[in-house]
Amino acid sequence: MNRLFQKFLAYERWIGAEPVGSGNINDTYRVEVERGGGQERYLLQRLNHQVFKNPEAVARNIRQVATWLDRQKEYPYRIARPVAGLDGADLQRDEAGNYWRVFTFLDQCYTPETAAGPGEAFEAARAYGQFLYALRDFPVGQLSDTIPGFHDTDLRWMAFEKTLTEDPAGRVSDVQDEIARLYAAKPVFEKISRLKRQHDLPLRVTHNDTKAGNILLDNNTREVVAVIDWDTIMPGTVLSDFGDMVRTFAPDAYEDAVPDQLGLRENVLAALHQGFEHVTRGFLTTTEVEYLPLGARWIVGEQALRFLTDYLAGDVYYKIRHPEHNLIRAQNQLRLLDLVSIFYEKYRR
Ligand code: GN1
Ligand code: MG
Repeated sequence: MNRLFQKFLAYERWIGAEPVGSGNINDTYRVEVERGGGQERYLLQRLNHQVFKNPEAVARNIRQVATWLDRQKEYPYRIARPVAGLDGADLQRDEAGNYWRVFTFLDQCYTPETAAGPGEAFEAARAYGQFLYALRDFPVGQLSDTIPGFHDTDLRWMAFEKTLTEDPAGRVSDVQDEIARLYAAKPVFEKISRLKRQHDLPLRVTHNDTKAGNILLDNNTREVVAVIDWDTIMPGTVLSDFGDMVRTFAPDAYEDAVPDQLGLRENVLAALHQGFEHVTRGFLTTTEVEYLPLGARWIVGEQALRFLTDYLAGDVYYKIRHPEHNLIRAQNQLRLLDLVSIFYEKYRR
């Protein structure tokens, strides 16, 4: 790792590296070196190129967005800036062909797994809203799709049904109940697909991974310091960014928890609406605002679909820590989908 880091920066002494974060896709390390007489920290990350098949496009998107946000004087958060290699390239390869990159390290912060309460949820939703707001005039056509079809509901269903037919891990017969529950939720996906087809949802620069763990909070004040993990920034709809917030902030247990331990914190969900609508009012269309609740149901449902697809495929996408991990995650999301749907039937539109 030491040798790899040398491709990015000249320094006097290597102090050490340790894994940080809880991402499901990339491998992330905090690196400490002695440089110019002082100690400096950086974030070193291996970009998973099985998932991001065009790593250069990811690096290019991030560079462009960092440059843009730097110039937005009203953007109130810090930026984890990409650090180019000594040869000028943001991505450096190791002998095994892996892609590595370095970011400035934002110190004295932590990433929450979920919101501590409605106050934190309000602030986080405001931050994700501000992020979208600051990028509202960014020329969306300049960004690449870092994962083509990432939130394409029709493609996700096709992948699911293909896996059902092929049953490569021999697990389909064990999960009939979960499959039936996904089919029961299909109207939500169809509605989203229809809205997109009719161009009722403007194509915007979106973050696409607005989970709780992609917000950095200050260790002491617990205020939002930064919006991180920009790998999936690409053209999309704000509905999915709002949806992923609901998915990860509103439940009272993590996505790995067994489903009967999961409840919905209705005050947190309400705070997400308030925080998000507070900063996006005036630039979102009325259709977008109207369908935020549908966005929440869609993304929770889509995540259930993705976890179940991966379980049936034999766990080829997400990192797992035990054999049933993806199944539990799928069941967890299906329960959350029920709770979120009940909430919106009761309280909103
Ligand atoms: C993955 O790597 P991480 O944890 O930020 C996934 C998200 C999922 C999330 C579920 C590129 O995100 O889409 O919502 O796991 N990222 C990708 O925890 O697929
Ligand atoms: Mg991510």
